[in-house]
Amino acid sequence: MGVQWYPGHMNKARREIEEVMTQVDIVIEVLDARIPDSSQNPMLNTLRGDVPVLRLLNKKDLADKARLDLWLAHWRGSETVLAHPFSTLEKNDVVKISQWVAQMVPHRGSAEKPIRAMIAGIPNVGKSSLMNALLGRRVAKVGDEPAVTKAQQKLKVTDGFQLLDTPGILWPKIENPDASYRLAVTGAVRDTAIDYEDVALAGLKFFISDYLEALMARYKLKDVVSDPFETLKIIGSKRGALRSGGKVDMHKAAEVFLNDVRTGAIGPYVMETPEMIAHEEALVEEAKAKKEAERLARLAAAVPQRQQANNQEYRRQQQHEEKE
Ligand SMILES: Nc1nc2c(ncn2[C@@H]2O[C@H](COP(=O)(O)OP(=O)(O)OP(=O)(O)O)[C@@H](O)[C@H]2O)c(=O)[nH]1
Ligand SMILES: [Mg+2]
Repeated sequence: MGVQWYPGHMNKARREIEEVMTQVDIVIEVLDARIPDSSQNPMLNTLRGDVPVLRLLNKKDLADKARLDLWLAHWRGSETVLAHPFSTLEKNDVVKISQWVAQMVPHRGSAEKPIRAMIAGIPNVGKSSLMNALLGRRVAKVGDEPAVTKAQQKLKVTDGFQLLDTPGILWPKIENPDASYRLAVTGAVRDTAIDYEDVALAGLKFFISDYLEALMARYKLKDVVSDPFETLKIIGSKRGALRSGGKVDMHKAAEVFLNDVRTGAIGPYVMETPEMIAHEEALVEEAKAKKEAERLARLAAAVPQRQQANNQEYRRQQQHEEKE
């Protein structure tokens, strides 16, 4: 992976997206179905303006269908958003894309006026796989290093449907710490500043609270677990993640667990619900408002101080003049 997003990098990507939006009729946003919110780019909705978006909740084979339905219901009713569970591995899903884009862009779709689409998404969601599946040949390397390109060549999918030749790679929600953990747990973003064991512990905390049965079945746990650290120890000892003295190697145990979570060996799951995201966003807003209030209070307190300092300076000058 190795993608690092710096402010300069993000500004450049943002300018390029803005530019591209003037050339496309629809954005095909590839999301990771296990994290329908955190795998969105925080700015795409603003940047696309009125351009419709087809949201593909990709890797549906790894996702819990009941929770996916909550997201579909959440987005239903929005005029410029159409969302579908999806897998690049399923031919039946891939062939439906032409219909879905036609539904969103009814005024185009002929050979003279083809629908122009761009595939976009954060790293590792399956953009290259989708592109190859749509075109029926390898045009993009899967697991490729990303690069948002300027060249806007179009590739023909059908007579009435064209794709930009390179998918737009966008930055993930790196500002939200909760989202960062979920991106790290699913493996969407591997190179995070978060310690590997901490990622596994965050993942375990989630599975203990939301998918305890799947966790217990995977590791053949007889007793109900509640503590992530103790559970990781048990997993390590059961799976032979041991150091020479027989003690559990927690790093190895974390690898075992995260590998099971990322490949889906642990069973289908979805880490977020619309309700939970709304709650998190409210907390983020609250924290922001609190910070702003504190800043204003500091400013207000600083004004009289500055006034006093000015007065003192004035008095000092006057005394000085009187002496002369
Ligand atoms: N389980 C599952 N894995 C998938 C699916 N689609 C893609 N993948 C896997 O997801 C990984 C990333 O796929 P890519 O197509 O390289 O993703 P990308 O978005 O192009 O990634 P970058 O080029 O790094 O931005 C690969 O290991 C794919 O095999 C799917 O429907 N199900
Ligand atoms: Mg790619």
